Amino acid sequence: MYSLYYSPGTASLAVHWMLIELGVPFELRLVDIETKAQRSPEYLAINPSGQVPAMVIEGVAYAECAALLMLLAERHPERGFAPPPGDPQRAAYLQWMIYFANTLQPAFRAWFYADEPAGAANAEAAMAAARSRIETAWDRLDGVFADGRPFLLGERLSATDFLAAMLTRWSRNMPRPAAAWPHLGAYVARMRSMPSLREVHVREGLADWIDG
Ligand SMILES: N[C@@H](CCC(=O)N[C@@H](CS)C(=O)NCC(=O)O)C(=O)O
Repeated sequence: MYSLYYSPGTASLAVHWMLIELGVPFELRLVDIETKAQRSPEYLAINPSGQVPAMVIEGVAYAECAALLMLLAERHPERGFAPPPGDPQRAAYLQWMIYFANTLQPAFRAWFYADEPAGAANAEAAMAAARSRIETAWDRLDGVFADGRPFLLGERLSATDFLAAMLTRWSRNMPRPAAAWPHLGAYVARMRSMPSLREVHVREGLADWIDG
Protein backbone atom coordinates (compact mmCIF):
# COMPACT_ATOMS: atom_id res chain seq x y z
CA MET A 1 0.00 0.00 0.00
CA TYR A 2 1.33 3.41 -1.01
CA SER A 3 0.44 6.64 0.83
CA LEU A 4 0.64 9.68 -1.43
CA TYR A 5 0.86 13.15 0.10
CA TYR A 6 -0.70 15.44 -2.46
CA SER A 7 -2.26 18.80 -3.19
CA PRO A 8 -4.66 19.10 -6.14
CA GLY A 9 -3.12 20.00 -9.50
CA THR A 10 0.45 20.19 -8.20
CA ALA A 11 3.54 18.05 -8.87
CA SER A 12 1.81 15.21 -7.03
CA LEU A 13 -0.69 14.86 -9.89
CA ALA A 14 1.65 12.84 -12.12
CA VAL A 15 2.29 10.34 -9.31
CA HIS A 16 -1.42 10.13 -8.43
CA TRP A 17 -2.20 9.60 -12.11
CA MET A 18 0.37 6.79 -12.47
CA LEU A 19 -0.98 5.08 -9.35
CA ILE A 20 -4.47 5.10 -10.90
CA GLU A 21 -3.13 3.89 -14.26
CA LEU A 22 -1.23 1.06 -12.52
CA GLY A 23 -4.35 0.03 -10.61
CA VAL A 24 -2.39 -0.58 -7.42
CA PRO A 25 -3.74 0.06 -3.89
CA PHE A 26 -2.92 3.46 -2.45
CA GLU A 27 -4.27 6.04 -0.04
CA LEU A 28 -4.25 9.80 -0.41
CA ARG A 29 -3.22 12.25 2.28
CA LEU A 30 -4.12 15.87 1.51
CA VAL A 31 -1.44 18.50 2.15
CA ASP A 32 -3.26 21.74 1.43
CA ILE A 33 -0.65 24.14 0.09
CA GLU A 34 -3.25 26.93 0.16
CA THR A 35 -3.15 26.78 3.97
CA LYS A 36 0.65 26.17 4.01
CA ALA A 37 0.16 22.68 5.42
CA GLN A 38 3.43 21.73 3.68
CA ARG A 39 5.28 23.82 6.31
CA SER A 40 3.76 22.05 9.30
CA PRO A 41 6.21 20.15 11.55
CA GLU A 42 4.26 16.95 10.86
CA TYR A 43 4.71 17.26 7.11
CA LEU A 44 8.33 18.47 7.30
CA ALA A 45 9.07 15.22 9.12
CA ILE A 46 7.82 13.43 6.01
CA ASN A 47 9.42 15.71 3.41
CA PRO A 48 12.00 18.18 4.80
CA SER A 49 11.77 20.15 1.51
CA GLY A 50 8.25 21.21 2.53
CA GLN A 51 6.89 20.40 -0.91
CA VAL A 52 4.49 17.93 -2.47
CA PRO A 53 4.57 15.18 -3.47
CA ALA A 54 5.85 12.73 -0.92
CA MET A 55 5.03 9.07 -0.83
CA VAL A 56 5.38 6.46 1.87
CA ILE A 57 6.57 3.15 0.50
CA GLU A 58 6.82 0.23 2.90
CA GLY A 59 6.84 2.59 5.85
CA VAL A 60 9.49 5.00 4.55
CA ALA A 61 8.75 8.45 3.07
CA TYR A 62 10.33 9.59 -0.20
CA ALA A 63 9.96 12.77 -2.26
CA GLU A 64 10.67 14.25 -5.72
CA CYS A 65 8.02 13.75 -8.35
CA ALA A 66 10.31 12.38 -11.09
CA ALA A 67 12.00 9.96 -8.69
CA LEU A 68 8.64 8.70 -7.44
CA LEU A 69 7.47 8.10 -11.01
CA MET A 70 10.66 6.19 -11.85
CA LEU A 71 10.40 4.19 -8.66
CA LEU A 72 6.77 3.24 -9.28
CA ALA A 73 7.62 2.30 -12.87
CA GLU A 74 10.39 0.00 -11.64
CA ARG A 75 8.26 -1.53 -8.91
CA HIS A 76 5.61 -2.48 -11.47
CA PRO A 77 7.70 -3.57 -14.46
CA GLU A 78 4.81 -5.47 -16.05
CA ARG A 79 3.47 -2.17 -17.42
CA GLY A 80 6.77 -1.29 -19.12
CA PHE A 81 6.76 2.35 -17.98
CA ALA A 82 10.57 2.29 -17.49
CA PRO A 83 12.79 0.84 -20.22
CA PRO A 84 15.19 -1.39 -18.27
CA PRO A 85 19.02 -1.11 -18.44
CA GLY A 86 20.16 -2.32 -21.84
CA ASP A 87 16.88 -1.41 -23.56
CA PRO A 88 17.44 0.79 -26.67
CA GLN A 89 15.08 3.42 -25.18
CA ARG A 90 16.79 3.54 -21.80
CA ALA A 91 19.03 6.52 -22.59
CA ALA A 92 16.19 8.63 -24.00
CA TYR A 93 14.07 7.71 -20.97
CA LEU A 94 16.74 8.90 -18.53
CA GLN A 95 17.43 12.01 -20.56
CA TRP A 96 13.80 13.17 -20.61
CA MET A 97 13.14 12.41 -16.94
CA ILE A 98 16.19 14.45 -15.91
CA TYR A 99 15.42 17.21 -18.41
CA PHE A 100 11.91 17.64 -17.04
CA ALA A 101 12.99 17.48 -13.41
CA ASN A 102 16.11 19.57 -13.85
CA THR A 103 15.17 22.13 -16.51
CA LEU A 104 11.46 22.40 -17.20
CA GLN A 105 10.10 21.94 -13.67
CA PRO A 106 12.45 24.62 -12.22
CA ALA A 107 11.34 26.99 -15.00
CA PHE A 108 7.74 26.41 -13.94
CA ARG A 109 8.75 26.93 -10.33
CA ALA A 110 10.16 30.34 -11.34
CA TRP A 111 6.94 31.11 -13.25
CA PHE A 112 4.60 30.22 -10.37
CA TYR A 113 6.86 31.40 -7.53
CA ALA A 114 8.38 34.38 -9.35
CA ASP A 115 9.70 36.01 -6.18
CA GLU A 116 12.03 33.08 -5.50
CA PRO A 117 14.76 33.58 -8.14
CA ALA A 118 15.62 37.23 -7.36
CA GLY A 119 13.09 38.66 -4.90
CA ALA A 120 9.63 40.15 -5.35
CA ALA A 121 11.02 43.35 -6.95
CA ASN A 122 12.33 41.31 -9.87
CA ALA A 123 9.35 38.98 -10.21
CA GLU A 124 8.33 40.34 -13.62
CA ALA A 125 11.77 39.71 -15.10
CA ALA A 126 11.86 36.26 -13.51
CA MET A 127 8.52 35.41 -15.14
CA ALA A 128 9.71 36.62 -18.53
CA ALA A 129 12.83 34.48 -18.28
CA ALA A 130 10.81 31.50 -17.08
CA ARG A 131 8.35 31.88 -19.93
CA SER A 132 11.19 31.89 -22.43
CA ARG A 133 12.68 28.71 -20.94
CA ILE A 134 9.29 26.98 -20.91
CA GLU A 135 8.53 27.92 -24.51
CA THR A 136 11.98 26.72 -25.58
CA ALA A 137 11.05 23.33 -24.11
CA TRP A 138 7.75 23.31 -26.05
CA ASP A 139 9.69 24.13 -29.27
CA ARG A 140 11.95 21.18 -28.60
CA LEU A 141 9.12 18.77 -27.79
CA ASP A 142 7.11 19.93 -30.78
CA GLY A 143 10.07 18.91 -32.93
CA VAL A 144 10.16 15.48 -31.31
CA PHE A 145 6.45 14.86 -31.91
CA ALA A 146 6.68 16.08 -35.52
CA ASP A 147 7.31 12.47 -36.60
CA GLY A 148 3.82 11.51 -35.39
CA ARG A 149 4.93 9.28 -32.52
CA PRO A 150 2.09 8.69 -30.06
CA PHE A 151 4.26 8.88 -26.93
CA LEU A 152 7.47 10.61 -26.00
CA LEU A 153 9.64 7.51 -26.36
CA GLY A 154 7.80 6.31 -29.45
CA GLU A 155 5.17 3.62 -29.47
CA ARG A 156 4.91 2.90 -25.77
CA LEU A 157 3.65 4.90 -22.82
CA SER A 158 6.37 5.53 -20.24
CA ALA A 159 6.95 7.46 -17.04
CA THR A 160 8.15 10.35 -19.23
CA ASP A 161 4.59 10.86 -20.50
CA PHE A 162 3.11 11.24 -17.02
CA LEU A 163 5.61 13.99 -16.28
CA ALA A 164 5.45 15.64 -19.72
CA ALA A 165 1.65 15.76 -19.83
CA MET A 166 1.41 17.15 -16.30
CA LEU A 167 3.84 19.92 -17.23
CA THR A 168 1.89 20.78 -20.39
CA ARG A 169 -1.15 21.14 -18.11
CA TRP A 170 0.70 23.63 -15.96
CA SER A 171 1.03 25.94 -18.97
CA ARG A 172 -2.74 26.12 -19.54
CA ASN A 173 -3.08 29.73 -18.32
CA MET A 174 0.17 31.00 -19.84
CA PRO A 175 0.14 33.42 -22.79
CA ARG A 176 1.00 30.54 -25.12
CA PRO A 177 0.08 27.15 -23.63
CA ALA A 178 1.79 23.96 -24.75
CA ALA A 179 -1.33 22.84 -26.62
CA ALA A 180 -0.84 25.76 -29.04
CA TRP A 181 2.17 24.02 -30.63
CA PRO A 182 0.81 21.84 -33.47
CA HIS A 183 2.55 18.51 -32.88
CA LEU A 184 2.79 18.92 -29.13
CA GLY A 185 -0.89 19.93 -29.13
CA ALA A 186 -1.81 16.65 -30.83
CA TYR A 187 0.13 14.79 -28.12
CA VAL A 188 -1.64 16.76 -25.38
CA ALA A 189 -5.00 15.82 -26.92
CA ARG A 190 -3.93 12.16 -27.04
CA MET A 191 -2.91 12.18 -23.38
CA ARG A 192 -6.14 13.96 -22.40
CA SER A 193 -8.11 11.07 -23.90
CA MET A 194 -6.63 8.64 -21.35
CA PRO A 195 -9.36 7.62 -18.86
CA SER A 196 -6.85 7.60 -15.99
CA LEU A 197 -5.94 11.25 -16.63
CA ARG A 198 -9.63 12.18 -16.55
CA GLU A 199 -10.02 10.11 -13.38
CA VAL A 200 -7.22 11.94 -11.56
CA HIS A 201 -8.91 15.23 -12.44
CA VAL A 202 -12.18 13.97 -10.96
CA ARG A 203 -10.47 12.66 -7.79
CA GLU A 204 -8.55 15.94 -7.29
CA GLY A 205 -11.62 18.07 -8.05
CA LEU A 206 -10.05 19.70 -11.13
CA ALA A 207 -12.43 20.82 -13.85
CA ASP A 208 -10.21 22.85 -16.16
CA TRP A 209 -7.94 21.79 -19.06
CA ILE A 210 -9.00 18.14 -19.33
CA ASP A 211 -11.66 18.95 -21.94
CA GLY A 212 -9.42 21.30 -23.88
N1 LIG B 1 11.45 19.13 -6.91
C1 LIG B 1 10.14 18.91 -6.34
C2 LIG B 1 9.32 20.17 -6.54
C3 LIG B 1 7.95 20.05 -5.93
C4 LIG B 1 7.21 21.36 -5.88
O1 LIG B 1 7.70 22.44 -6.31
N2 LIG B 1 5.99 21.29 -5.36
C5 LIG B 1 5.19 22.48 -5.22
C6 LIG B 1 3.80 22.25 -5.82
S1 LIG B 1 3.87 21.97 -7.55
C7 LIG B 1 5.01 22.79 -3.74
O2 LIG B 1 5.04 21.89 -2.91
N3 LIG B 1 4.80 24.06 -3.44
C8 LIG B 1 4.62 24.54 -2.13
C9 LIG B 1 5.85 25.21 -1.58
O3 LIG B 1 6.91 25.18 -2.22
O4 LIG B 1 5.74 25.79 -0.51
C10 LIG B 1 9.47 17.73 -7.02
O5 LIG B 1 9.70 17.54 -8.22
O6 LIG B 1 8.75 16.97 -6.36
